[in-house]
Amino acid sequence: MRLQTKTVHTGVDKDSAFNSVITPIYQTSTFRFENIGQTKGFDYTRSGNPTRRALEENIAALEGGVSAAAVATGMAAITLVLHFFKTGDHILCTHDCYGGTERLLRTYREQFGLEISYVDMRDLSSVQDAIQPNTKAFWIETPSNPLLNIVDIRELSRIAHRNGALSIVDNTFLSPFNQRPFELGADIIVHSTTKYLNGHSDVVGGAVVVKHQEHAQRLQFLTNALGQGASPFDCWLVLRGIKTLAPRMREHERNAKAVAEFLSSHSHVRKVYYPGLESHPHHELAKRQQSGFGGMVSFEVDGGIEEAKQVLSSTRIFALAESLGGVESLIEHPATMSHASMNPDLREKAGINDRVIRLSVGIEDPNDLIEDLDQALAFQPGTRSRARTSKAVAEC
Ligand code: P1T
Repeated sequence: MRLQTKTVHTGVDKDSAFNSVITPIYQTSTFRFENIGQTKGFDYTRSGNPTRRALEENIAALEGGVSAAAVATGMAAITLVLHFFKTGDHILCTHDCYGGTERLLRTYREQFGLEISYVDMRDLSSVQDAIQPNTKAFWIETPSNPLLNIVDIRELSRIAHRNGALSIVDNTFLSPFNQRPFELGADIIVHSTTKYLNGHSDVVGGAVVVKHQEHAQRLQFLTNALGQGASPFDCWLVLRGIKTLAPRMREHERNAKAVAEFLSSHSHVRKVYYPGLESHPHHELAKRQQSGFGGMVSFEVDGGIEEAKQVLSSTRIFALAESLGGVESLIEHPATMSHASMNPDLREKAGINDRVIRLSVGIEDPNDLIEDLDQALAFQPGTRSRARTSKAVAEC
């Protein structure tokens, strides 16, 4: 089966009693034993549940892994993976990762003695220089949140493997529809399923997918031992969301491209971050490594925090909110919202300044989205001319 067919079918056929087409929600904490030591495959929902199993089979198939764990949040997924390591191990992390990832890594460093270094993974020689004898993993986030930097998963995985380290990729921003890290050499994939996989902003969830059998058992052990598993109802919602992943991702990308092009020509916009633009410094790498450019666009307003605030408070369709990947468009201010928890030095080094605004472009009509941004960007009336009236974007 091809990916789009897998999104609809893999894992869902779980009801042998009544043949329901849709996976039932097995909303139970526990399962009756047939006899001592004899179950029908499940004993207790913390260690396993058929609805969760359906979602895990589905996500594992989409990523091409051998096993997956569906967990309570994206942060729970990252926590789970950190438990593959022990005190004294060193993890090399993308310097501009999600703020919550940096906060969690900092906690593990301070409380549990994991060593963490941040490096600009666009520069492979800096990566090489940052490797230590105890380096056990590369933590890769591409495209990065919020600046959409792209790093080379294939090259980084090669360097990691040459040095006995694992290559771990946070694939939240593109989903397996647009990026398949295992095919590029990664060993473990994490997701915030809160985002594109679920796609409807009504669940927080996460997933870890492993490529190697040797990690599968550890994954299942840790999910149960740490009590991380997602609830049956949340799993059911994510499984439902995934069925429309392909058409949603196509719409997200079409709209994001239209928005990025509009912003690029706006006189109140200083810089646009979107890997689908030819002007993006890693456009060629993105074309090679991804099958699409996704629905996230960031930009810098001309001016400072005041101008940024004006835009953030003026949109009518783009809701001012954290998170991303839902069908509705969102706007947010990384410096004070999604990346507020990040160490300020790191945030500055990563280039996340007060002018940066991040958009999660939804699947509404692109003309409405552009008109909304156009009116929100009309600050400083009289001092500058308004941007050209946007051209209508063709339906396709
Ligand atoms: O929010 P949660 O489901 O726990 O996912 C954490 C997470 C992990 N990885 C990436 C790349 C993420 O972007 C996130 C969550 N991000 C946001 C909430 C945000 O607004 O950027």
